[in-house]
Amino acid sequence: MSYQTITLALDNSIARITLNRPDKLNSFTGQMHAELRDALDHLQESTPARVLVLTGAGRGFCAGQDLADPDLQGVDAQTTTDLGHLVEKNYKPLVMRLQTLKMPTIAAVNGIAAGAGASIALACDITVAKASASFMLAFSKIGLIPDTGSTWFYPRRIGMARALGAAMLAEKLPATKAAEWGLIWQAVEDEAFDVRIASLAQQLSCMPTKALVCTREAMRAGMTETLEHQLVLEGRWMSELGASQDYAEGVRAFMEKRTPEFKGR
Ligand code: T3D
Repeated sequence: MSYQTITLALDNSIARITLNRPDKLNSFTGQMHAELRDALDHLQESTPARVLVLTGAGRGFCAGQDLADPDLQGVDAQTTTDLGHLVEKNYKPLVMRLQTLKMPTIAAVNGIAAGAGASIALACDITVAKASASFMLAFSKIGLIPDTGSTWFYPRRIGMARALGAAMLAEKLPATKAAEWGLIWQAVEDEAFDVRIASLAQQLSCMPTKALVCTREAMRAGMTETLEHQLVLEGRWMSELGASQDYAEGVRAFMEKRTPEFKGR
């Protein structure tokens, strides 16, 4: 599979997608969206991958929408494109693909994550950033609202006061502060970043994949369900997972005092 704006690498059960327009801080073009869609569909349908690492090439993670992309131009100088249409076409499907992928996802935030780039980092299950990286809701600087899920992720994770401050002031939020506030899982010293991401990916790739995916679904449902209904839903997930090979292996390994060998089934 050959792409121009991203790379997709498979190393046994670890998949790695790298946003690959370093000169433009990996900002999104229509082509990049199309290639990402294709890569994520491929991972969903036909690979043995059990974890996805999403990262950026060069010094940035992703600077959001490429503001010079022809997709943003109207048919002539007087008209503009309906941005809502681009959200529907590109950004919403991207977030939903990440949130429904059949494997856990790690955002390896190697540098600035701005605009939709910040949102995409948060749409992954576990977000780990270099200590030197930062998160920036750049939207207000160009007269927009945070999109790609940021108005959903930010207030839920860091509370309304911080979410509104971050969104309105559009300042860079250092990764260490983002971790302290609970926006992301972890900020890691730059020198230790690659090793940390590799070991996290390795760890997740050997875990009971189905249980991790159901955990994501269950946690998300818990954000809006009543306690009573959530308890019902938990019972359904437990029924499903209790019949899985990985559950049987997990219990067997525990009883035999050995490390389980999960297969993701
Ligand atoms: O389609 C829709 O529905 C609309 C969707 C919108 C979603 C969004 O994401 S809107 C938000 C778009 N993003 C931004 O507004 C961020 C713009 N970028 C910046 O503010 C800064 O680049 C950063 C704060 C992220 C980083 O600053 P710095 O000083 O480290 O780097 P730089 O010099 O500004 O950028 C380096 C290069 O990348 C530069 O190119 P050049 O001049 O060397 O050829 C710069 O123009 C380019 N670049 C960075 N961000 C974008 C970009 N080019 C196009 N679009 C970008 N978003």
